[in-house]
Amino acid sequence: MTNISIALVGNPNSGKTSIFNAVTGANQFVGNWPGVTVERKEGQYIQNEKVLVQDLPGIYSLSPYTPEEVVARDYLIGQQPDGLIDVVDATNLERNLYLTLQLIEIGVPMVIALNMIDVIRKENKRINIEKLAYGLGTPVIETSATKQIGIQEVMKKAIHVHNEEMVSGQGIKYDHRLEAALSEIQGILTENEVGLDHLRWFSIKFFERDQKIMQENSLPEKASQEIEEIIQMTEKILGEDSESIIINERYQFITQLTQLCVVSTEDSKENIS
Ligand code: GDP
Ligand code: K
Ligand code: MG
Repeated sequence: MTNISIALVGNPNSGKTSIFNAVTGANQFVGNWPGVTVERKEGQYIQNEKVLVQDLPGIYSLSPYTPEEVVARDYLIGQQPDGLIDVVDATNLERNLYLTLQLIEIGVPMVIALNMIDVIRKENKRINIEKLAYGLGTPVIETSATKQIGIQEVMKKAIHVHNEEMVSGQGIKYDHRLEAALSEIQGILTENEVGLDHLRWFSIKFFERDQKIMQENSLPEKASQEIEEIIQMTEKILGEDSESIIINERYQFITQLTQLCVVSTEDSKENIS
C-alpha cells in the first residue's frame, strides 16, 4: 500500500503544531523547506505509520507575499496532499475563514478542525457546525488540542475524505457577474490545457492577475488578451480592480456565513422566549 499524505494548514497560532504533536507523538522529522529558512515538520501518524503528516507553516493567505505562503502554496498545488486539515481558530472565525476559502478554491479534499472549541464553550458561545459545514461544503469537526477533544476524529475524517476522493467546496459561488467572468476564463484555460487540476483556483488567480501563476503557466498571446478583456470588463461593471473584487467577495461570503453560524448562548435564549 502506498503512503497517504495529510497536511495541516492554517493561520499562525491556530493550533497546528499542537494537533501535529498529538497525532504524531515522537515520530517526527524536522528540517527546512528547500532554499528557505522555513521550518519543515513531518511525522508518522501514531495509529498508522503509512500516513505521513505535514505541519505546514502558518499563513493568512496564499497570495503569496511571504516565504511561508510560497512554501504552503507550492506544496498544496505542486505536491498535492491526499488530504488537508484546515486548522481554524474558532475564537477568530472570520479572520481564519479567509484562508479557508482559498483552500476550498484549490479543491484539495479537506476537513476543517474547528480548534480552541474549549475556549468557545467556556465563553458560552456556540458555533453551529452543521450550518458552517453546509455553507462551506466541507466537513467540520470541533477540536481542542489542549483538552484532547476531536483530534483522532479529525485525522480519521481526513483519511476518509481522501479514501472517498471527495472534493469539497464546489458549491461556493460569488457575485454572478464575477462568476460569469470566472467561467469564461475557465473555458480559455481549458482550451489551452492550463491549470486543469485546479480550474477554479487558476481562474481566480488569472482574474487577480497573479504574476507568479501567469509566468509559470504561459498562455498564447491571443488567450492572454481575451482574459485581460474579460477582467477589464468586469472591473468596469463592478467598479473596482480585480484583486479587490475577489477580496470583497470572499469577505462578504464570510460575513454572511458567520452571522448564520455563530450564536452566543444569551442570543439563543432570547430567541426561544
Ligand atoms: P500553530 O502556530 O498553529 O502551530 O499553533 P500552536 O500549536 O503553536 O498553538 C498556539 C497556542 O495556542 C499555544 O499556546 C497552544 O497551547 C494553544 N492552543 C492550541 N490549541 C488549543 C486549543 O484547542 N485550546 C486552547 N485553549 N489552546 C490551544
Ligand atoms: K506558534
Ligand atoms: Mg506551529
